[in-house]
Amino acid sequence: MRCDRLWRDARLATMAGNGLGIVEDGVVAASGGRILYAGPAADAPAFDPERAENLDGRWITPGLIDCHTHLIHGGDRAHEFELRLAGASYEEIARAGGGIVSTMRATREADEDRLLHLALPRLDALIAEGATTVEVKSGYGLTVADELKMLRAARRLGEARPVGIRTTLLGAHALPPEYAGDADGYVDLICHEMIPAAARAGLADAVDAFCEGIGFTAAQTERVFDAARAAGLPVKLHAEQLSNLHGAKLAAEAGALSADHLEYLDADGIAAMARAGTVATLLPGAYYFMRETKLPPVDGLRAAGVPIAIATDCNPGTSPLTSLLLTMNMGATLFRLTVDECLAGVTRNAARALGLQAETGTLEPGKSCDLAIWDVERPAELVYRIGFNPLHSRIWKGL
Ligand code: DI6
Ligand code: FE
Repeated sequence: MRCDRLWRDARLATMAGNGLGIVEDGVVAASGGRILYAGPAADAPAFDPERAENLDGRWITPGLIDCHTHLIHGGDRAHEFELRLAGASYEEIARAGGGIVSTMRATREADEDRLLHLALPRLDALIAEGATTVEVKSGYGLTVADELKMLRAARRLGEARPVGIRTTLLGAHALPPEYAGDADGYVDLICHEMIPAAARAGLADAVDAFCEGIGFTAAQTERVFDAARAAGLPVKLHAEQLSNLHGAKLAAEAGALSADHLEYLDADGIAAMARAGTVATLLPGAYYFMRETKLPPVDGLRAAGVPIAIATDCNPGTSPLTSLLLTMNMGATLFRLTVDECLAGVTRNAARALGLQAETGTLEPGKSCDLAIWDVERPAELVYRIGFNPLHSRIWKGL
């Protein structure tokens, strides 16, 4: 059988089914950027490849997926980090004009080219560790024009590098100063102008909001979800990060792809997510960087069969993290996720959190040939090491 590329003498973690889907003597064949076959060499058809590589027993996993990032932003918050080290709290800094609003100012000042230029090194760091799909949110522009500018810069990341980019409109991230005291007025702008404009321009693949005391109420979140539905866009939610506003339940009942953070999630929220099949995206980088002590209810999520994804949440304020390998280590060390859960969290379940489960996230025939090839002896090494990158090579869409 003809194929474009063939990888042989490989060990596979296909991530198909529930576990790692391990194949000891495996072969992957690709044609037209799609996986033709991924499985035991013994069962493989006789392939006639244009190009074949012998991997000497290296491991192949699906290309990694970072399903929650704020990669596009102006400036940084290193100075606020120093203030926090000296004892200031995140809330105090925000009240003094820092926080999300300081990044908003820097993002408004930057033009689209500049935002792209600033984000590329962050994207390159993810790619260097085997990422083949990355979600990127807006949320630091907070005007129609600046949010669309962020989304255009995000889309251009996918033209500048061989990687799949999924964009999410997060207009409801923070209240911009010009709407102080009028959060509902800002939500009107999001619902009546921002979401329709992003949808019309094809710039958003999903809509997100920050449902939190320092963000938006459940009622405001619901309005954002209604506008997203009217525009034909799926939703996600930053929920239960700092308190429990029952956002995850709201998200699940709106058919959300994922609810993210979830440290303060309760049993009711877990049950709603399980019923809806909403992915729980845990963000151990933010938990670590904020020195949070309230753990997300991993046992409850597990027991209810809620699919768990993990992601960097790469953002300048609460998770300046551009490593999915370190994210996995934190998921295991801080949240007590198993190796299998960590790997599923950056592959199969991360794909699902983006609505891409038919397209990527496992090594299965018909899916995009997105591979990460590793110089390791066992998959656990990908989770266990800290600050070491064993990536051998990376394939996106068969190339
Ligand atoms: N939750 C977070 O951790 C980030 N956004 C959000 O909704 C914080 C973003 C920032 O501080 O810049
Ligand atoms: Fe976030």
